[in-house]
Amino acid sequence: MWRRPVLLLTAGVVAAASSLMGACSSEPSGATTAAPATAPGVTDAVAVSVRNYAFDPPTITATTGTPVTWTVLEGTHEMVATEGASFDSGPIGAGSTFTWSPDVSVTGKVSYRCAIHPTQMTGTIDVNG
Ligand SMILES: [Cu+2]
Repeated sequence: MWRRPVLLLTAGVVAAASSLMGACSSEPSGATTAAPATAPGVTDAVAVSVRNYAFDPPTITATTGTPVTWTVLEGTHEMVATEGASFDSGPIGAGSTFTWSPDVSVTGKVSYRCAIHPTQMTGTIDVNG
């Protein structure tokens, strides 16, 4: 039973510290530095060109929620995931795009290929959760 007052005292100290931190963050806005629009390390949208029977670049890195867009520059192709995720662009021709964003269920290596030219066109997406 003698432990209870100690625990209450500890909780009181934590609450007081939180109040002090809250006071510090409520300074006039002119005294603070503006936060950058994009957090460091966050990757913007990723673009892949589809031409000459290849994905350019063949290996990309994406973050959860980051859209990956394939732009077909020539021919007709179909991007289909074969490992680590599930997507299928369907056949799309020159001038068309396909966009896919990894959700929280997708982490690690995602392999994909062109369903129309499966032996020639393969790609990899490294997804950082
Ligand atoms: Cu193809």
